[in-house]
Amino acid sequence: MGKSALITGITGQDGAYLAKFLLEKDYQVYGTFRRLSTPNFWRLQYLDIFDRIHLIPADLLDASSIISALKISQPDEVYHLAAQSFVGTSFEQPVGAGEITGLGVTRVMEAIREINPGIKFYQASTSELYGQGNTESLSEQTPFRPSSPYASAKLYGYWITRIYREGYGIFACNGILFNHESPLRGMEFVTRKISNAAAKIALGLEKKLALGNIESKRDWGYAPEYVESMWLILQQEKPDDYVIATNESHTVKELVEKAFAVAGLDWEKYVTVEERFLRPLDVNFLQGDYAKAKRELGWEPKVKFNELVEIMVKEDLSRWQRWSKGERFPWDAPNYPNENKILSRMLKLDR
Ligand code: NAP
Ligand code: G4F
Repeated sequence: MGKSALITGITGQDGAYLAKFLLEKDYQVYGTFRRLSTPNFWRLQYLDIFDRIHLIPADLLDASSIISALKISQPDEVYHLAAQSFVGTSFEQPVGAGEITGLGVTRVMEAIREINPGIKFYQASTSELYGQGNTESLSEQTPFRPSSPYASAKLYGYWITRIYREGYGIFACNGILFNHESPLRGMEFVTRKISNAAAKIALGLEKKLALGNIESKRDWGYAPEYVESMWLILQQEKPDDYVIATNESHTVKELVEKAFAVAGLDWEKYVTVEERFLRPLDVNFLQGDYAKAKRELGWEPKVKFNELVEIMVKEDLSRWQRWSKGERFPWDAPNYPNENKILSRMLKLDR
């Protein structure tokens, strides 16, 4: 029998890819999900692993549910991925960001300390910790200067992880992951918003795309590769913190140009910049230096910017085309109001 892992946030992008990765390594995979009025398991179904996961209801706001999840799963490793992960929303719901994304980490760490301090713990830290004002590659040594409620909650989680490592001897680690994307990314994030819009416009289902700060630069990698680094971090002899990135950065404008080109379109004819998508504060530059991860974990990114954009746009094109022909498959479009309206219009045209 392999090891056992508990993934908080298994219904999210990284949770689903990590679950697949761990199943391939013969782990027993447990995952927490929170109660929603409509269940949300499309990513696990899309990866065809839904039947192989042990699901446990738990909410980061409720410490007792986390304790139960640990008792049920008795994990060797906990991957704490659950969070309110969208920076934009953290400006609208700053208290929620602190409660869920910040204090949620302490609730999980306390449960580990009480139930079994031998459990290894991975914290989903982020390049957002670095905040504004940088112009060069960011490493484990670069100071943090968070620039959003999300990032300040994550900074708290970063330090709580280190405090439980240094104070209680728990094998607790931070993966400082730069942006990583895939066809399983939520549609509110800029990469998927763009790949989905390029696909819809190319197929005549949409006319325009409105964006915010298109001069912003990000270091975008491929999510299925990044989840492997989470596992590697917990397999080391000593607990430590690692930057995971591609060492390249591109503007949102470059992303939109490439995505529209993949869909056979000239982006300048369709894209507008609108104030409603600008944030009160934005991080204009993020580029990571993954030298330590390469040296100590043997981890390196393979899929770079151009290939990533191609993967995402081609998958969104294929989804809209297949759905319009009557094929049905696990997908998030029906959950989004604007996409749902387009799908409903398609159905009416069919009748
Ligand atoms: P995601 O797709 O937004 O998934 C977030 C997960 O957290 C979902 O399963 C969500 O459940 C769950 N969740 C949210 N609020 C919760 C609550 N109150 N109680 C329990 N679960 C809750 O995010 P992701 O891209 O996979 O990212 C995974 C983690 O890595 C997050 O902590 C994120 O902040 C961090 N991170 C991500 C990136 C990136 O580029 N993707 C980079 C650095 C760090 P529902 O499905 O019910 O909403
Ligand atoms: O795709 P984004 O929303 O991702 P952001 O803010 O970088 O956060 C993501 O990566 C972090 C790691 O660095 C994670 F910790 C976090 O959980 C999340 O996964 O925005 C990227 C950039 C920003 O500068 C934003 O202002 O794109 C800019 N942008 C321009 N127009 C837009 C838009 N972002 C979104 N979401 N929507 C727009 O219309």
